[in-house]
Amino acid sequence: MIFNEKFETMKLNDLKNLQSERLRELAGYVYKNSPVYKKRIDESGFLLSDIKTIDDITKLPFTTKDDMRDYYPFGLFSMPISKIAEVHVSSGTTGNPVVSGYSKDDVELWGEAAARSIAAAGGQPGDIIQISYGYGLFTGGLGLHYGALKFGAAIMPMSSGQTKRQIKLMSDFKPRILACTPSFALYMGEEAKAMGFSPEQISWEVGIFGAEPWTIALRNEIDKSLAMTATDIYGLSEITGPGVAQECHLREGLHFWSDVFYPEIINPETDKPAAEGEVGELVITTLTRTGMPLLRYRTRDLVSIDNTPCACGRTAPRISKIKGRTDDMIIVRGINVFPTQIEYALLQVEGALPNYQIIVNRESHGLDTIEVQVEIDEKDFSDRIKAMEALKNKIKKSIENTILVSVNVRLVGPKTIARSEGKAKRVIDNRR
Ligand code: DLL
Repeated sequence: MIFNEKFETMKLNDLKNLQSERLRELAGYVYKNSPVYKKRIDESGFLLSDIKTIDDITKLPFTTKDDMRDYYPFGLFSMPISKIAEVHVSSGTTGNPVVSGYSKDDVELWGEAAARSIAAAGGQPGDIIQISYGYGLFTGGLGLHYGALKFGAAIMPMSSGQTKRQIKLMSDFKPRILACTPSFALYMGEEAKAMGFSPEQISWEVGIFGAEPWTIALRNEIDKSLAMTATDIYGLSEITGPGVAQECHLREGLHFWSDVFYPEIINPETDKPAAEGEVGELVITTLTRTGMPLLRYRTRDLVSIDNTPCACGRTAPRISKIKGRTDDMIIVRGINVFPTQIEYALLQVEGALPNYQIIVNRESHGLDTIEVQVEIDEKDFSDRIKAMEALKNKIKKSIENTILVSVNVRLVGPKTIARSEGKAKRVIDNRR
């Protein structure tokens, strides 16, 4: 089902005209209401009148995560806090947290984007949706909540945690949709099995999973273990929260709601546009936000984009699954490695479970090493040393062939690696 035919299936030419009109308005709006952007536009050497079409977006300045921290808490808002309806905060690892401010219209826009996402994932009118993203300053819970209100699904506002209770209520209420992180979905699947539920007794048919990188290999695991269709949702607090882009039932890329969030893909080193299909950094402009509109926000997320229309009927361009973040990349002995590459490689090996952790160490002689701890099934965790050794070598080879760096693999027993109810922590980098 398509939630908003008009905008989701717009002819590309009309879409471009709309984006151009919205960009002109936005540039004028921030120039008038944001001292930070006024100064930057003045310094850029371009005039507002130089912004004629969406292609002129490259004349506008970038906004970075450092800006978000430097102008903490409200310096990037284009509205006084007295007019703001809601704030969200995402936790960073260093420095000030990142704050996002929403006007009432921005909250409305967020609900619209998330409602489109629920429909694209496979939501149907009358569905029950179990929202198991955290509610609070994190945008996951409330974002899907606003979306479900707008879409018209009955909401179970579970928030994250309380795994057993989540499963009991799933079994009693029979929700058709589950929204949470993919790692929490896996954990719930495992717990449901331990509580005696077979995949057929699980009512969830559609999953809306995101907030952390996950591979198609992991998607296959979730589809299988929970007997459902797992779809990918992308978003970030700075732009609005979940619902910036979402896979449709065909699962060939995430539709980017580009009439409201305009995507560019750039080469992060040269800052120049990447070619279509080439992986680069995703840069987003919020075309219609009023509380905290952002110009050309550098997400640090690496994706490629496909502008061809999708067989589902939507014309909204599609981004690839997120390959990783520039700051999640592990650089070991000069080679760049993304955790998703390791996940992909290890899930190619039969017997390896999707529970893993990557540990990076610097040895006393200065050499960096990667250890991948992988859980294996009870039945594979045998005392037949030979069989274990063979499995370990298979996993090692699969990973090394993918990342081209040697790794140590350690097989660990079932349930040894900490489970996640929110964003999973996949990498422990002891060099930092
Ligand atoms: O994670 C918003 C969200 C909530 C998205 C629920 C989807 C579902 P932040 O905490 O600000 O917001 O983190 C944003 O998480 O820049 C990406 O690096 C990562 N991320 C989000 N969605 C995906 C995804 C929320 N589907 C940061 N795949 C983003 C990979 C994702 N990474």
